Amino acid sequence: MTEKLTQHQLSRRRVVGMAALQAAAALGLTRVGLQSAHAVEPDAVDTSPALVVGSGYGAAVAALRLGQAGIRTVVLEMGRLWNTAGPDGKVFCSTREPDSRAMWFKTRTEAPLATFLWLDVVNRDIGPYPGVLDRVRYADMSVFLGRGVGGGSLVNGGMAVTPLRSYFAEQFPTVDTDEMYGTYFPRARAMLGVNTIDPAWFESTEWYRFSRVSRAHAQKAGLRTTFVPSVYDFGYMQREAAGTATKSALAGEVIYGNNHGKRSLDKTYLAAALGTGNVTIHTMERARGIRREKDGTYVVTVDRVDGTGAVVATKEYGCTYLFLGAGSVGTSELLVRARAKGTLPALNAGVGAGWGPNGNVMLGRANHLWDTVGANQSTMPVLGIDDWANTANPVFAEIAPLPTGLEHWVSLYLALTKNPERASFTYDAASDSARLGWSAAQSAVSVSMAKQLFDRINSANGTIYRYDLFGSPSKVFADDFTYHPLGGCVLGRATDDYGRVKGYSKLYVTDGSLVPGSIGVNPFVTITALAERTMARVLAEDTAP
Ligand code: FAE
Repeated sequence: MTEKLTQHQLSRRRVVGMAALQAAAALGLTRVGLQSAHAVEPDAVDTSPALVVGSGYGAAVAALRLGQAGIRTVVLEMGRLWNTAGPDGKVFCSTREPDSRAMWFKTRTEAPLATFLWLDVVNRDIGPYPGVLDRVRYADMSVFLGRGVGGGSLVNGGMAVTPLRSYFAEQFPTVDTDEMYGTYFPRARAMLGVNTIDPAWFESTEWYRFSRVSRAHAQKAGLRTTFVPSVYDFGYMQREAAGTATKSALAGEVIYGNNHGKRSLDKTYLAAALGTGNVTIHTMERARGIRREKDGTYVVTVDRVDGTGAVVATKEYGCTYLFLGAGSVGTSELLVRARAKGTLPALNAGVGAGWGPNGNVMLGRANHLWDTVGANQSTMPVLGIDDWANTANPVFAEIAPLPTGLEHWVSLYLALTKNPERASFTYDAASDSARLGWSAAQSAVSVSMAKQLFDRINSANGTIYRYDLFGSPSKVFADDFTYHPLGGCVLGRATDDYGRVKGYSKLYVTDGSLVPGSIGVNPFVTITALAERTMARVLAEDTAP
């Protein structure tokens, strides 16, 4: 029953949706819909046929496809809408001059790279505010997350990578790979606006010298590198370099948001969803509880939060179809809480389980003085060292920028290792939140794999690691955080093969919690494509009258 849209209709809807986002921002509204400027009253409608929790990749796909199918849908997002300029005339602050917009209710920024030459020069004291980047800390692992309309798309590095088909099949043995690689991955890439860097420009521009240097070092160790596509508009980036467009990726902007150039979800899926006229986004509303009524409808309890973090109201939303797209951390927490509190008692033991950090480890290498990486570095990575086919030690390492504006001779990497370790979320009644049982010993597995690869590169180039970047005196491998939380509600275990939660009808998961802890590449294209697959099936089979 999915309405078929031509590209033209889709772009027209996206334009209309973006206008609604602008109007809502200008008026300071927390609810955005085509009627938002006039008619969406704060407490007018508590029930809708469909409710989507979150507004990241999985949620945005759900919202668009529901809206296109003519199903009235409310999207609940705990963060704010990011399109109003602050006093400096910019929506987002830069990584070099972070302010309160940087982080979700913190008094100090918590950047992944904590120090430089062991000096505490990276992080800044800030006022607490519903900022765009969150760092959720568990005992031995912390998770970076995007907060706001667009979720992780607001803060991520834009790397839009399709996983190796054989590894996807290994991780999702029940999913038809022909259908994924023939239909859903291409659909996701097209909707996300994925593009690739012009190789000739890459070879010549100062902004990617850091990548070329790392490529040469990898090649010297007999390793291959591969270009990775992106959702950052490379045409725009070239204009930045030429001085004809305002700099964003070339001005150090990324983890606290990009003011230009990036095709985040508010400019793609979510704008198109709003453009259908059937979707309304409620911001600063955090879902807390889920229960099911006797008539089969779901009720979601939501805390409305103000700019200081105070809960200013609690309200309930009813719906027939409930889509959870709060991300691996958010969705897992909602479900383990509902199971523990007995409001969704039939959830199975797979809920909360199968979590992994995609084997993430960050590290830096110290280059020789003649091997300069350049003071000017684009924040958008475009190259990876691909040693995934090495069955003895599979690693895919993204060549990451370190855009300080000064020459520093550091080659930085985010290694994605094939760490088989998994952990579970459990409910902690005292804090009314989820705990993650990931241990330092489990991270050590990722470190050992990353170390094997980079020892090889160091040995081939006569270089060493950097010891000054991650806080404690000699920490080389940052193994205590992840950008890629995956799992907690794994496809085929906590859900059926299409994201329908086992034990409940009309309850769906569409986000990164479906991915079993590892996917071997940066995950958002996979999350988007799986959500497209779920929505195609659900709209065809579950929503017929
Ligand atoms: P996600 O995008 O996290 O969206 C979840 C949304 O739900 C968020 O907006 C939350 O605020 C909201 N939410 C959570 N709990 C609630 C609640 N209870 N009530 C209401 N709203 C809620 O989920 N991936 C790549 O593929 N390429 C990259 O280059 C890349 N770089 C990254 C860099 C950084 C710094 C970070 C943090 C992540 C990066 N990622 C990258 C990961 C990627 O952004 C992530 O896998 C996806 O965003 C996950 O998508 P989901 O739909 O699962």
